[in-house]
Amino acid sequence: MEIKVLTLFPEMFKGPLDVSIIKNAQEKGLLTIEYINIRDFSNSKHKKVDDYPYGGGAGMVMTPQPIFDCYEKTLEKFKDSIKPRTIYCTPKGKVFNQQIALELSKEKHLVFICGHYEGVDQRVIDELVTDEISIGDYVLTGGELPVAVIIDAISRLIPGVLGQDESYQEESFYSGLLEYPHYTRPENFRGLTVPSVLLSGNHKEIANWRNQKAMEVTNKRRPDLIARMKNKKRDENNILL
Ligand code: 6GU
Repeated sequence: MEIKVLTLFPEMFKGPLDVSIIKNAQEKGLLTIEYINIRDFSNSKHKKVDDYPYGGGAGMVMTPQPIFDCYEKTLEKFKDSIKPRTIYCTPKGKVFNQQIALELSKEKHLVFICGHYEGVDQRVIDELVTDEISIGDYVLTGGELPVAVIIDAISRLIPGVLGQDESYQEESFYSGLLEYPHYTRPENFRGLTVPSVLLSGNHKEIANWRNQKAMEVTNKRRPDLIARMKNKKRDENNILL
């Protein structure tokens, strides 16, 4: 997958996506992420990228010219001449979840436009953006952190990114339940022991115990997920729709 991130703050991405699994995915060539600084495309003398909102009000709005020019340059970088899914992160967007992550992980190209301050001029959204996405009901200072979150969630679903041992098919939200607890060595740590069923070698009993624990934690913390699981259909990947 080829990802382009249009942002005023490329330095915000240095780090989080350059370690561990997502770093390996980039090194294996399964994923490329390029950060493009919107400010470089400003036609104004002082590389201005924002202005006061028409109609008044607090904060600044990102002007359309640098974003449109940056976007058009970005499209030229893709080898295939397609109109890529173009995502704008905003608290007004559709709330991100595992289903959306799986859908986006199947795209060959993605563009993310990061807003900052009060956001971008509406004409950017109307003309360039295909998907507006929020990562939850709270407000952040800009779209950069949400974009990093979304890229992480998508990247690990690209075939080959997770090893066999890290399969996502057993974890929280895949089945519609929260995940069961995990234990590793030692068997006794400061008098705290591992549930004996996990040492039994009885795969059926272990699976039953894990199912039961998953139901317990989901019932307790996210009863909404249980209700959803009962009412809804699943897609071909067993993900709840
Ligand atoms: Cl996607 N952007 C901003 N600025 N704040 C958010 C968000 C996105 N999702 C939740 N809060």
